[in-house]
Amino acid sequence: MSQPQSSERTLILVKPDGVARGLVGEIIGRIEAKGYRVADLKMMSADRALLTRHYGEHEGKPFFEPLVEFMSSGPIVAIIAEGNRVIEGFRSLAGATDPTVAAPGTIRGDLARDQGTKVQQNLVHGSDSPESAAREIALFFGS
Ligand code: DAT
Ligand code: MG
Repeated sequence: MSQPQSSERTLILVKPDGVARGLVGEIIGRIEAKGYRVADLKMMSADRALLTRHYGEHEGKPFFEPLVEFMSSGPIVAIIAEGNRVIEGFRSLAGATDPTVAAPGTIRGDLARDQGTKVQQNLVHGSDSPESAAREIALFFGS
């Protein structure tokens, strides 16, 4: 019998739009229904310093300031999810960045739409690589 692969972890954020719209349960439900494990979870406020580090790759882009404004506009829920290939798997569950074109069946495709703002209000963040996941989990959970 083959050994199970070692598990992977990712950082998921339910953004302020998701919390404000009461979609925390729906989003966590989709993560769990897919078979991933919620390893840790907290509601928090993200300040500018934390968000600037989190979104460092986007500094200087036209949507950076609106992104930081939006992400600090209300409480968020930070989640560590665990499972084989969870980084790729959650990105797939989340759908494309632009909620207008995100496929139906995905979190963004089913539950979000263009709000006419300078930043895409697309309900969730998910780490995009093992390096990003390790960095982001350390930023949000200090582990
Ligand atoms: P993702 O969140 O799918 O990983 P990203 O890392 O490229 O996307 O961008 C981070 C966030 O910034 C994204 O969730 C929404 C916002 N954003 C990205 N590109 C944008 C654009 N062209 N216009 C407006 N907002 C954008
Ligand atoms: Mg990203």
